[in-house]
Amino acid sequence: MQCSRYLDESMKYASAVEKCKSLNAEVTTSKSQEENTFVVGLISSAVWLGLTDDVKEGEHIWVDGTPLDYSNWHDGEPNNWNNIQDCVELTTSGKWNNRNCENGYGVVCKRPVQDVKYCLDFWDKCRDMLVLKPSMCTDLRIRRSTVPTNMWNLQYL
Ligand SMILES: [Ca+2]
Ligand SMILES: [Ca+2]
Repeated sequence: MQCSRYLDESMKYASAVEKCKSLNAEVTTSKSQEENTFVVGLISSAVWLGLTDDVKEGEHIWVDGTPLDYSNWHDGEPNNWNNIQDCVELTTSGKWNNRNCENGYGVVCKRPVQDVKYCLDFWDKCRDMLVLKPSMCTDLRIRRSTVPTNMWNLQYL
């Protein structure tokens, strides 16, 4: 399960990577239709995906080192326009377009959930995700505390 936070600030890709690192997170991936829909639900304008082909042209690698499996490119993309497009923009329609890494977009940072209280206190949309996207939590069982307030507990299966 992951915890995600949308930063609606225009920045080049390298800055997005650094920004997420400063939050102990990574630029979001989108490895499934479900994750793509989830990330699109967080954003109000285009964001970077943690996906580049800067090592080998045309070979897109996720920021965590995994190869591209699921994708949702716009028609005609990735076109590597002018041979300078090694980064990938996720548009609000959910479609992807490769872009110059020096362009400016927002970013969604994500990280695994270690402590759900921390997540709920400091990260956007996690409560919504826990409630509305239980299938995102395949490796965790979540139960609501019977004791006070609105706290959640996580329990490893
Ligand atoms: Ca490229
Ligand atoms: Ca393109």
